[in-house]
Amino acid sequence: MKSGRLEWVALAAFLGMAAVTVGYVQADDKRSDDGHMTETEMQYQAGGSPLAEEKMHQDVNPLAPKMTEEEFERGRQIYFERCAGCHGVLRKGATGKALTPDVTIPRGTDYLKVFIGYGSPAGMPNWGTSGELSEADVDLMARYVQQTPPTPPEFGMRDMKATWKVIVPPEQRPRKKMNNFNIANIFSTTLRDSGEVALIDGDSKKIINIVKTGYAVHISRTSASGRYLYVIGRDGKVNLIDLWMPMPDNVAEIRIGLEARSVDTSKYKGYEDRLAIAGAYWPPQYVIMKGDTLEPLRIVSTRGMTVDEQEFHPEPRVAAIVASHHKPEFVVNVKETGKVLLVDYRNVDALKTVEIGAAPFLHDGGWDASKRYFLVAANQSNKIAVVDSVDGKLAALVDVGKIPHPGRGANFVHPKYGPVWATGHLGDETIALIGTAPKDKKYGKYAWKMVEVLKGQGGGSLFIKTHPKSKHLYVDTPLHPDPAISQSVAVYDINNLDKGYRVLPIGEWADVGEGAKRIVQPEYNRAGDEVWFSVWSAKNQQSAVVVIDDRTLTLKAVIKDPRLITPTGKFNIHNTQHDVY
Ligand code: DHE
Repeated sequence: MKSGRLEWVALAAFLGMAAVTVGYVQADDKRSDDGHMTETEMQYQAGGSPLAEEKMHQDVNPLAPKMTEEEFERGRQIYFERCAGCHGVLRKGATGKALTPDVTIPRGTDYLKVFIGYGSPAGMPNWGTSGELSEADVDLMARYVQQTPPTPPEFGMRDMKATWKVIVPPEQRPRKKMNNFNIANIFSTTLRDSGEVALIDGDSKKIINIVKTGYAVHISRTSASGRYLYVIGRDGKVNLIDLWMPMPDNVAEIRIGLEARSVDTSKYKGYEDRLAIAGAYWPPQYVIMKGDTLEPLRIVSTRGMTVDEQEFHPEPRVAAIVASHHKPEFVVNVKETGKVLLVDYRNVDALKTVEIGAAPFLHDGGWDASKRYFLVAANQSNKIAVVDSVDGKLAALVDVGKIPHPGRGANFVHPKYGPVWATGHLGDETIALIGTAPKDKKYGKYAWKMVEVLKGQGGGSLFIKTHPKSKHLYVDTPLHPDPAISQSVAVYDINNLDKGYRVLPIGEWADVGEGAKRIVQPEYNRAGDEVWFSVWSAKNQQSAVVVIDDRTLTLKAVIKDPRLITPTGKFNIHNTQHDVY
């Protein structure tokens, strides 16, 4: 096990990947005895935080070991790049344990050095023996975690407004579509390490424009009309792209916090394109903005009590956000408190919020086919929480495999169980199918039950996808340690699931030479007859987007371009606009 991890860490270091946002995965990734996080989960979450770049206040703790100012700065940098994803910005513990001075000082420097250097069975990686941190840095970090945690600044209305730019005011924008692009079939493609998105024409497979965005974009979401595209960077920057312009480009931007992952826009009838919402990891808050300018209107903190122990959590990060189709509401998933907030946006000056207790730690999810039920992974609990967006309540908590990670999941009609929604897992090789038609006479009895478990290629799956017009279900495994698995995808015939899966060697088809070539996030075109995959290599290596024919499962096109740097997520405008998955 250790040697597998070492190889991975060495590979990641070789590739210059940012602090191993992707990592080592065991097919049977075990949760530790004390219920702590698995190694896979830890590696995945140990993504670099932009907070390393922020100025922070520091006081002196007389009981802590001495550090020079430079040492402290280096410790802080390492902490935010490697440790904050698990131990929390304030070191009060998240998926990892609390590292506050009341805990660390009594342990002492020598103990902490061993812990950091060799790791622990509870999931702490062996930062020293893996070669990730030098002996000097292990010593430095052992002293750093005994200092009072520096607090990153808050980010309120004044800060947001200072970053807010309307590049093209609404009155100067086109009144109608001013280009000949088939907008519905454009793919907004994240170029993770270049701080850009590529708008790729799904018909010609040509890049229309490369648009500057925030750093390490996480997702793109389409407005209800399909005209606007909202893009969020890891650094909390939201970009608004107008697809009607002769050359689609930014028309507004704002920073809504110092670190973020989610954005969406009002979709309910009468509110189309009116509002946008973005959720921050730090500060823990969400922000409602004007849809066409990104003017910030209302900031709401998510700090509060956890769902299970009902203890105060100082930094509950905002995970997935979706817009309800049935009500004028946003569904906001708060990670550490394990709560789902239904935020009624009709009156932003008097927001009404329904707070639904689900389970920790909410992460990503999507609608069922009727778009009434939102299914979200509670990945620390190995459950899928089902929220009824019409009745405003928790419909069920469904036990699934280890660390469910659906992306938005996949909806299809199972030959035996009727409408189901599927998720893959980071921590094991299974794919869970959950019945989603509680009101159906024939299939109602399967609702919110895990009706079938498929065996996939292995753990380390992030995204799963199908399309109403397709008979196929695709499952990626980009975080699996075996390159043969991380560089290919499994595809199932929905009508013959018991036949198992076929492997498509997407990485090989891409023919990009050396590189990690992790195959990430299947995404259909508008017609539902092509599937696009990112071939994700390091920044200094060739990456690509591979397009296959969904009917024949054969290669259709490989999109290569020196500008396609580290592609990850791809968001087809039509499918994202209508939540087709
Ligand atoms: Fe993601 C979705 C958070 C690592 C690519 N990711 C999401 C969502 C959240 C999230 C909360 C749901 C957003 C929504 O729907 O509103 N992701 C995180 C993390 O906290 C984590 C674990 C570590 C980190 O430091 O960021 C993480 N994510 C990754 C990656 O390493 C990936 C593969 C590449 C990258 O960009 O860093 C990655 N995440 C994605 C993608 C989606 C996503 C492509 C959207 C999938 C979709 O189909 O909707």
